[in-house]
Amino acid sequence: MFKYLGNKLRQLFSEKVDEDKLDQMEELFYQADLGARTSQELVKSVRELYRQQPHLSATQILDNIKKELESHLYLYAEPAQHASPHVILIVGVNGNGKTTSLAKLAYFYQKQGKSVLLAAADTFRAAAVEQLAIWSERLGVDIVKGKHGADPSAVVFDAITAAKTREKDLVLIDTAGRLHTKLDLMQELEKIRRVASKAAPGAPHETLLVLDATIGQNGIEQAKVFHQHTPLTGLILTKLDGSAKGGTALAIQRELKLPIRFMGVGEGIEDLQIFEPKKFVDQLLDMKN
Ligand SMILES: Nc1nc2c(ncn2[C@@H]2O[C@H](COP(=O)(O)OP(=O)(O)OP(=O)(O)O)[C@@H](O)[C@H]2O)c(=O)[nH]1
Ligand SMILES: [Mg+2]
Repeated sequence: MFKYLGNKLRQLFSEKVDEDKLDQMEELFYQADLGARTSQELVKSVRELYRQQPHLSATQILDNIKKELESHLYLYAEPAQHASPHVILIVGVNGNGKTTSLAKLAYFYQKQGKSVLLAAADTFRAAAVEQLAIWSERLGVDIVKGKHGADPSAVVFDAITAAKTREKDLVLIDTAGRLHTKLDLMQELEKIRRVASKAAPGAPHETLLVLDATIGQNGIEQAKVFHQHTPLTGLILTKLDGSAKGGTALAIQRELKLPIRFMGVGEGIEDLQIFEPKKFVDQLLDMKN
């Protein structure tokens, strides 16, 4: 994951640090999508550090960078009590990994002994319902499907109602991919939320935006607009495997103050990790990649 950044930084600091090196470092941070603010702050602090202690080793400098990056990240605070059913709505633009992440989440919660019901509320594409149905079969979890072209809110209502009757712990709602710039589609999400809250108080209890990490800084704009229409509780950052752009996670947390809940690190059902700041920064600056 996050190829090169750690290696390149170490290489840079293996020789005497000068202004030219600091410029190159800033460039590396930009490439890793850490965002302008974080990149500039890091350069400033390394410059200061180096001025005070000119004989620091590359490892020591990297440790300092890690500490600073970690200080900008935080863990999602799990609510002490979950509603039953606990409803999680998954939203995002097209093709960023919503349905796959939802299947991974179902598996993740299943392993914790939770009973899960999937709501196939992507009624826009016929194949989308089928995709989720395959996952539900593989995982052995219930699914409530909508007919092609049906109102997604109606599917959500039916799914939550079914989960209540069947005493399920969790409802995971898959929605159609939508561009954040399409107002009618954003309003459709608002309706889904309204209807969900009618089916169960407080639902959806979580709204997670799935974001493809490889799109870098554009993700911030997407997240902002989704957040305006359907208040997000967190993010799932996908396609971090083999990506050099993990820094987006940092920029998003700093700009939007939204926690990252999970990271997608592959196409398999187990390729989902809980986001942990320290682990994330270690991976970001890992030397071995
Ligand atoms: N490498 C990698 N691929 C992923 C990851 N998550 C999803 N994918 C792949 O991305 C592609 C799209 O995934 P979907 O889950 O169908 O995306 P979606 O957001 O549901 O797509 P729409 O419903 O069309 O908007 C699939 O080929 C997935 O296998 C990930 O973390 N890493
Ligand atoms: Mg999908």
